[in-house]
Amino acid sequence: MSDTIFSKIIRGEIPCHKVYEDAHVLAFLDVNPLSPGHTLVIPKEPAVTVDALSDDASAAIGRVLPRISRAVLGATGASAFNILQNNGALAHQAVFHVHFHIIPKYDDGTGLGIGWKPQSFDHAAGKELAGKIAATLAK
Ligand code: DGP
Repeated sequence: MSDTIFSKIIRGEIPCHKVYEDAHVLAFLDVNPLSPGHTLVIPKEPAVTVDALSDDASAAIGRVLPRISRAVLGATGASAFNILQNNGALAHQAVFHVHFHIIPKYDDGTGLGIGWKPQSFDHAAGKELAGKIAATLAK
């Protein structure tokens, strides 16, 4: 994968407001925050999208995401938050290194705005698709 701004942050070539670091994970404040406390949690492994992440790097992220979320809530006083994870330019990914956004939501409405437009569900098509996904997982 190509070098990204986040690889440079991991290597310390670009500064960040770090909130957490271990051997596999780095977390720091987003410089274009949707709300105060907007934090990015990234694996040090240089995968572009989450489906390309190794099991070990995923586990390392999963281990600390709840703890970092609690710290963001504790420090900001927010009681609600969203975790957002964009994959691909079509899905609004701008930095091509896996990252999880922790975005506090406040009473004043700041935080993540969600456009959620559910479509109708066809059970026959759903059954076929679920089977296809399960079969792909089993490969
Ligand atoms: P996404 O659209 O999911 O790829 O979000 C990328 C986020 O990364 C966006 O919210 C802004 C943030 N960002 C971009 N460049 C930098 C940077 O140099 N430093 C920090 N801290 N955040 C950055």
